[in-house]
Amino acid sequence: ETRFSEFADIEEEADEVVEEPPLYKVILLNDDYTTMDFVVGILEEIFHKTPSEATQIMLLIHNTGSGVCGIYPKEIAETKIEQVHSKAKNAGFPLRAVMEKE
Ligand code: NFA
Repeated sequence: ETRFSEFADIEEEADEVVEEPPLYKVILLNDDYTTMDFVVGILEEIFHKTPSEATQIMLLIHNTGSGVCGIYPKEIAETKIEQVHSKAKNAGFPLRAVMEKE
């Protein structure tokens, strides 16, 4: 059953549970060639981390193999990954990013 609000341009299904869109973790992967400074820059520029946060996350990735950089709706996560791969390719680094449904 569809109801229309009298006073606003709102339409809602009266008897359906409304679900939030799924979120995706964007994860950076360690490698032996990308410089630490480049990874810190990626975390600042693409993932809006402070220099201190970016350094902590970079070291976590370096020490454990991977680390979560942010959690986003699907299309935004996909765009972040493309931006990482584009910047890394330009700089000649093999840095990879993947996404994982939350
Ligand atoms: N392991 C890389 C190095 O020692 C640094 C790095 C950290 C690369 C995080 C990728 C991700 N230069």
